[in-house]
Amino acid sequence: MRIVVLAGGIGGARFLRGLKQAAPDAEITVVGNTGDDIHLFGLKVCPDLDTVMYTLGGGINEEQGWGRTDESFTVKEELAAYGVGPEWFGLGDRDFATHVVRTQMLGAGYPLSAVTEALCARWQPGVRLLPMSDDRVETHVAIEVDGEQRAVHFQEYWVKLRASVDAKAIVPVGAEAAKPAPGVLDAIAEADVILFPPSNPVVSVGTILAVPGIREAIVAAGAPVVGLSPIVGDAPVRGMADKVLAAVGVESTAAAVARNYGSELLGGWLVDTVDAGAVADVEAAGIRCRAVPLMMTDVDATAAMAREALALAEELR
Ligand code: FO1
Repeated sequence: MRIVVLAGGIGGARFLRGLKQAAPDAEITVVGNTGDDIHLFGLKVCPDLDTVMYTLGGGINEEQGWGRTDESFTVKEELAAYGVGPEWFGLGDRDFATHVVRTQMLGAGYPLSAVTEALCARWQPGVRLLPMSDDRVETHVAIEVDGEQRAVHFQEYWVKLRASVDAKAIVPVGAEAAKPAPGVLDAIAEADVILFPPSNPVVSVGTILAVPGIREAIVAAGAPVVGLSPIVGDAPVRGMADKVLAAVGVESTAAAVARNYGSELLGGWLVDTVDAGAVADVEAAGIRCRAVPLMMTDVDATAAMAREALALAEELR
């Protein structure tokens, strides 16, 4: 079975770990969000690709969900001693090495997709990890500070400001001119199942879908498309998805997120059992819906979610 997953960071990576357990023989292609990418200290940092790669490769800091296990911060401290920031972004020493290798290869002319493949040769994530695009796309967030509109990089909004101010708009800068990375459209066209994990629907899955050609390829593919709600009991399971949902005028409910994807894109949607009341609502929008436990408390629970998603896809076939 060929499965394509559109993934952001922590939620996507953890879901993939369960999916691998649930479907050990499947050929899984992950299309990773690169809108969160940021250039720091002259290095290109790809948080979502790295989170998937480290999580599936056994190198993730489990408590944080991002960055490396067994990490130290000497380089960051030395940079700070020179007065070089930003101090609010936690890049560890082990993680730095990944960004040095990536930046060196990009500088030598390799596209991000080839660089990601090279990094994965070390981590062996057991999936084919593709960036959504080799072109630069950077999510910016419009905010209002002291009555003035200003745009900040997504990481500044998420990590420095902790989404403490309202987002007025979310702009995937560069997306309109970006091309899907090599392999992305073919993987979608050849997929037996396409899954949207419980990743952020705006700044993760939404950004991937903003790359021209990807949404169209999914609609044209004909494979069942099933998503898992990242909203449980009207609040994000983790992160601050409610803030970015509000910016695009979508309520923080499992049903509203499904409706926002729409029945043209989404064939099936899983909500948590606490949101069982939303099932009829989602089905009224033309999307097949089931209520099942959606808390990724451990790999077994996550594998059970993945099995439910695959079963729903089977029903839609
Ligand atoms: N998240 C934080 O909350 N604080 C950090 O300092 C931080 C650093 C960081 C460094 C590398 C990396 O790959 C991820 C990092 N993240 C950090 C996570 C990241 O900001 C976001 O969670 C994702 O971009 C959203 O998917």
